[in-house]
Amino acid sequence: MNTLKLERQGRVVTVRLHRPHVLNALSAELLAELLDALRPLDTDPDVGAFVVTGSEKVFAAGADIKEMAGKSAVDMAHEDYFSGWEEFAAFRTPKIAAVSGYALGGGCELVMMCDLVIAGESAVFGQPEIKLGVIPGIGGTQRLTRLVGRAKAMDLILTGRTMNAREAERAGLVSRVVPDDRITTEAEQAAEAIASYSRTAVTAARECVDRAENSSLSEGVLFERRVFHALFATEDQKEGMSAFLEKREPRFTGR
Ligand code: CO8
Repeated sequence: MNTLKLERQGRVVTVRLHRPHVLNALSAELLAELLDALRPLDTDPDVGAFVVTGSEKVFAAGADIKEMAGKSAVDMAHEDYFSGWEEFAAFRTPKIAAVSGYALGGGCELVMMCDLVIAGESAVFGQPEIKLGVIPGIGGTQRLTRLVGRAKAMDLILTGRTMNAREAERAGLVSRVVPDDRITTEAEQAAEAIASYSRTAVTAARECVDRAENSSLSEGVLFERRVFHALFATEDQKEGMSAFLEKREPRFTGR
């Protein structure tokens, strides 16, 4: 792999974006390598979480401007440029972004495709595409608005200004802010915790939370209740509740 480093520890797979000469700019090759690497792992029952991270200085400074600059509208449409990011977004394995430094443009959009965002104090978020004569193109106008609301989304997208980790946390883009030297540890601990639970319950929980974005409250609550009822067909529900009552640690199998 030219653009990524992959590491597997137990049930957690960590992907490190690695294009240091261009601040981890997201290229077509990087996307292809990411999908090829994670696609088989997404259905591997022994994998419970993905951690996506960059370097200390930068998570990702956006889509690769050099790669895009000369393309025509027809090139973009024929290639359906970057549509593959939706496959990444749809992976069912929980994705944790561990963000240090810049997460701009496509880098910020990648963060927003993750389920948990752990940011270091140095993290900087923004959608600066307007400064390049374009707009966010990997879901930024949609996901940012849902996450932080119209007022702040308009501010960030129309002015191209950035926000620091604390503002991003207050706005709802970031789950936790931690000291920079704690990012990897916090992300891995969160990933290990998630990966230790029932995979069936974790998937169900993710689907229910995501449903909140696309349904009315009453439909969402009904969806949640039906999923909750269905989980009583799993061995993990019996194991989890028995273990609590017997005052022991549960042993989940995902069944
Ligand atoms: N793409 C390509 N190369 C980049 C990118 C990028 N996004 N960002 C930085 N680089 C390169 C620079 O050109 C430079 O290369 P060189 O050393 O050869 O000159 C090297 O990385 C280091 O960059 P800087 O010297 O600029 O580093 P600084 O520390 O001074 O500045 C910044 C860091 C502030 C992050 C600055 O590099 C910057 O502003 N980068 C661009 C940020 C940006 O505009 N991102 C949005 C990109 S567009 C986008 O993401 C749209 C996604 C939608 C695509 C959808 C298609 C359907």
